[in-house]
Amino acid sequence: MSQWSARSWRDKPIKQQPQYPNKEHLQQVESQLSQFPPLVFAEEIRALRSQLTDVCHGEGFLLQGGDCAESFADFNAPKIRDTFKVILQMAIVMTFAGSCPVTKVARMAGQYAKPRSSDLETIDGVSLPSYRGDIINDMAFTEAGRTPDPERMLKAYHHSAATLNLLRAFAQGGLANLHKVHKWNLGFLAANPLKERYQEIAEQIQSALRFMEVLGINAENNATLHETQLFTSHEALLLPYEQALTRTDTLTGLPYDCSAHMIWIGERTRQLDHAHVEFMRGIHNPIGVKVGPTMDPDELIRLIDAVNPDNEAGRLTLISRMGADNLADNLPRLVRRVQQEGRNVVWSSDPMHGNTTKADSGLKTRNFDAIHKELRQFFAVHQAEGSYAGGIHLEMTGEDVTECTGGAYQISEADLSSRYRTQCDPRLNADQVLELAFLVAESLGAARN
Ligand code: TYR
Repeated sequence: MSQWSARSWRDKPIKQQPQYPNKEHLQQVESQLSQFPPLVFAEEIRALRSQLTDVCHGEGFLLQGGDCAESFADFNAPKIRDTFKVILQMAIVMTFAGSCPVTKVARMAGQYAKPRSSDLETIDGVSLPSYRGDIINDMAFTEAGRTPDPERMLKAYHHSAATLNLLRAFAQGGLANLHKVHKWNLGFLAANPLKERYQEIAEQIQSALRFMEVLGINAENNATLHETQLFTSHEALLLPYEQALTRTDTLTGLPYDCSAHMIWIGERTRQLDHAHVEFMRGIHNPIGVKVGPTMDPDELIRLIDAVNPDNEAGRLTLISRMGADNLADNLPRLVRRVQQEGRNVVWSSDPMHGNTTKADSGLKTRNFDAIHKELRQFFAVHQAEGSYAGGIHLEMTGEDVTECTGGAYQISEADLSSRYRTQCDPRLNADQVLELAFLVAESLGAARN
């Protein structure tokens, strides 16, 4: 294989990139970004890798979640806090029920670029470049809005820095205190038909905390009860940005993409001989690859070998996104093959992307039951194949939106329009996420016993 450098992807074909009209301006921004401090440190990235190594060996679980896409307009502390809360609350339920550590990775502080099915969008006979996320252009359907602007990369960097700053403060500064986390958002229980089962787990957690308190283990004298680590991640789609934030770590001499702890390649940019795979193979972050129903087992092995040639545990997470109705037909052969070939990967399930439908009103939605079905099947396939179901990847928000149907509050298609706020794909709201946490915790508990 040819020599890797942070810019060697430039010699390969590339998909899903904006066409910047002013190349000089682009270069200026890239060189500015490459002088900026890294957003995350290599040592933190290694900490995540080590946690994922445990997950790979069946000794942990990966919880990855957050907004479909972040936006500049929606950039405020309550929003960051609410997503933080819901991730942590979900993590605690799963840690307890699965009796295993949960690695928490937010889709935040950099999730600004979106792949699109077409380069152009046409409205009333007018064609303009598609909206590709706030790091590239504006949602507003005007010539100026849709023209890719490199300055947006600088803005995305600064927004990510401020987001990370708050996440770090929350994780270490009291908001993560287990006693508090446990009491948030239990409102969803009231209307829930499975109320008693949920309450049982909730009470068990409470009494475990009380027991420790009696023994003298409390948040004041034991950091593990009031602190946690929340890592960041995003789809590494816009390669000029990712390259500009790639740094050689002074301790190890290895290159890391310091835009986030973990980054992933989407379904549309995972071609073996293309730019995204080339970029990913050389950086030392943990990486994810989305795996959809069209993936063929041979291709999957080639892809695994391209990005993880030394078969290192913790380096690669395969994020399957099959759709509830397709999973049983497509996932088993992939899992079997990976098992047969002895490749070390973390298998994670994205139950969102394969289950998007259009409501009669035209709004994109996802149904809670389909999401839950895909997750149940994911656990069942791994159980049957003697493999380990190691994680989930969700699009969710701490806000009270109505974007996915179903769940305890039985959101109907007619309810969707009341609080439909997503920039692109429908997200689970806080109640739905928590409900799912309890359901997944049951599968996780069963898989680990
Ligand atoms: N410190 C442990 C962890 O990070 C337990 C913990 C989890 C503590 C979540 C607080 C918290 O909010 O997993």
